[in-house]
Amino acid sequence: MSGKIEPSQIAAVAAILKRSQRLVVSTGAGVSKESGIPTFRDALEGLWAQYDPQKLATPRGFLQNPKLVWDWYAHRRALLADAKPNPGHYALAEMEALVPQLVLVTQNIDGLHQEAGSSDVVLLHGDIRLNKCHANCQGNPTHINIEELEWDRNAGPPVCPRCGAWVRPDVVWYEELLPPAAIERAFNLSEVADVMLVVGTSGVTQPAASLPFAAKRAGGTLIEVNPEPSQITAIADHYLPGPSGEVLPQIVAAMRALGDMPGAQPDA
Ligand code: BV8
Repeated sequence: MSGKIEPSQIAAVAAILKRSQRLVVSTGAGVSKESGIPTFRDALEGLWAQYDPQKLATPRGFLQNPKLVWDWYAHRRALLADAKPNPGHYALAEMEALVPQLVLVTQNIDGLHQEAGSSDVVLLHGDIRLNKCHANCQGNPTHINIEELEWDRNAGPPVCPRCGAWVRPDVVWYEELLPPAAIERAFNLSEVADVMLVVGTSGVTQPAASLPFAAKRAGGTLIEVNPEPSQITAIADHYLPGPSGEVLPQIVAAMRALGDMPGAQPDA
């Protein structure tokens, strides 16, 4: 369900973003939906439908059945192989040049923000394109290039050549701590942000879901783009009910129309 968005809403939001001095953009799986990447909850379509992602994406789930979890990530990586950034990703990359400071904090692991050209991306939940030793035997993370390994690819994950532990995707699973540097920077930035733009997240998964609340508590203005209301919508100062691939390019166009005049209204 996407609601009707008035041009005046786009103009109002563009003016707020254009005036921002310390902008944080916080994204979730919805921003990659128009790139054909299923959101986390629909990542289990077809043969995976009978599994609970919150059981597969956990250390316990992996150790109980390394092949099942490894194959699920292989399936998601295959979906990603043909995926390209969509106009929403590109709009966020272009927005960087229109404001003095923009840091993009994402829950996504697909690498599409980086591919679209966003230059300062905080990865809260890792990167599905990378692999690491499950024991982090050489430090956290102990990255491993599986292209250099020989193993039976039908038998599940390879093992770490140094310690023999399973190799796994370099992503943060449920009940795993987020990378300390990433989550600390995300909260520090949110607590001094004058504006936070929240795009494509249901606002359920913690601690990422607390970032908009931290920004709001510290006096930041909250703008949300999501076709459906989320756990964040109630505290948003502006809620634009639409798909990010359509809404974000409109916002960036309106920001461009404001030119460099501080506080200017968009061209009529
Ligand atoms: C932690 C990587 C401390 C892996 C992910 C009880 C026991 C144990 C833990 C907990 C507990 N209760 C709470 C917790 C904490 C738990 C948690 O939050 N659970 C929730 C679900 C209740 N969090 C953790 O465990 C975190 N670690 O807390 O450590 C700790 C340690 C030990 C014990 C306890 C605590 C780790 C969380 C990280 C999990 N890893 N991903 C992988 O992907 O395989 S989470 C994964 O799901 C994503 O990264 C993302 O974070 C989340 C999905 O959320 P969204 O991105 O918001 O996506 P979603 O599908 O939900 O929504 C999509 C949205 O897009 C919708 O709103 C939709 O309307 C919108 N949309 C659709 N189309 C569009 C669109 N928007 C814009 N445009 C469109 N076109």
